[in-house]
Amino acid sequence: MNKIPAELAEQIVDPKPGPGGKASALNTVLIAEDDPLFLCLLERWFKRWDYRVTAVENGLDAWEVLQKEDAPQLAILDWMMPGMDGIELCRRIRSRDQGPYRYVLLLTARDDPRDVVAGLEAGADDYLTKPFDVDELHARVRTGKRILDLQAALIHAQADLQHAAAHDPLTGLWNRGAILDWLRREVSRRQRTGDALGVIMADIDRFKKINDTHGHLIGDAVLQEVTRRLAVNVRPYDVVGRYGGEEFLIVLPGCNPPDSAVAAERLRQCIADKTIETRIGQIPVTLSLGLASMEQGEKETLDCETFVRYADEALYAAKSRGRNRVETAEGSRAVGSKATDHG
Ligand code: GH3
Ligand code: MG
Ligand code: MG
Ligand code: MG
Repeated sequence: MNKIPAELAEQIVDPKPGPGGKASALNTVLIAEDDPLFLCLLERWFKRWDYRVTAVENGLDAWEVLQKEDAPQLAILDWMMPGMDGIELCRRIRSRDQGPYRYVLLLTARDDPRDVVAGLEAGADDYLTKPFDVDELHARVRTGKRILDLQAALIHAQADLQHAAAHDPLTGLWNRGAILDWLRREVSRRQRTGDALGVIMADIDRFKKINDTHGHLIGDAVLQEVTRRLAVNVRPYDVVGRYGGEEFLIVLPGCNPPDSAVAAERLRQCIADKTIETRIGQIPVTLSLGLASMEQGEKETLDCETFVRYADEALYAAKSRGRNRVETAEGSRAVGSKATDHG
């Protein structure tokens, strides 16, 4: 073991406080070292480099910390420690396949090249032999931090891409593929649980005329306001998607036919009852809605495509019967949701 002389440790001045604000997972570090004096020295160095430090004196405590969801992503591990050594810790860290990447720097008095290989093969990212120069440690820590920062940027970019792949850029709603995935999931849940399910296909009436009269930018603004109203008039667990140009698919999980009809009527009203304000003035807008819904416990279960087809057929019926109205698909055997005439 590579002891630090007490006089040297005492010379280390208390670190200056780090910059204010909450430390992210990236500027936190776990230090596991069984020599208390050396541990104290490392802790002071890292605090001086603006790290929030979790310090432990054995491998078992280190493993406990590392299993937590918000554990530091940077780990400085001594090779030889009681309980569990640094090599075993590295193996365990790498055998976990979930969670963010952990950057591991192994510290040891061993400098046999075979030990270096063993440490790296166990999953360490870097390796420093005691005694080492503090500037070298700092430089290696900065390298680790660069890799963790890069990884964080990649995860961010991946999340942005995933969001873009599932959402419509104009309205921010789920796009066609994503809303159909939602419906598919709800249909298969219904097959398992027998829960009720409602599906609404809604289409803006005479929307082409709004574009032709006022231009596409005003048309876009109308689409955005219709979206906003739909979103605030559904329950938190309902899902609204943009199925096509001015068509919306709304999935109402657990909603029985009478409640689905009430929901559809509420959506009709939230558009028809108040004109939409745009920069060229107020524009009256209406919505036609087709509803397909199934009662709880009903034996027959429609598949996703049939749900959409029934809702679509009901929508066409609403269009042909005068628009600005809700029609219910007969095939879905909805109860108590008769068409109402608002034409
Ligand atoms: P109906 O009542 O029968 O539904 O008549 P409609 O005019 O709404 O239907 P139609 O299918 O004839 O026209 C839909 C229009 O929606 C045509 C298309 O240019 C417009 N549209 C589709 N996507 C967008 C969009 O993102 N922005 C704008 N401004 N218009 C769009
Ligand atoms: Mg040790
Ligand atoms: Mg339309
Ligand atoms: Mg349409």
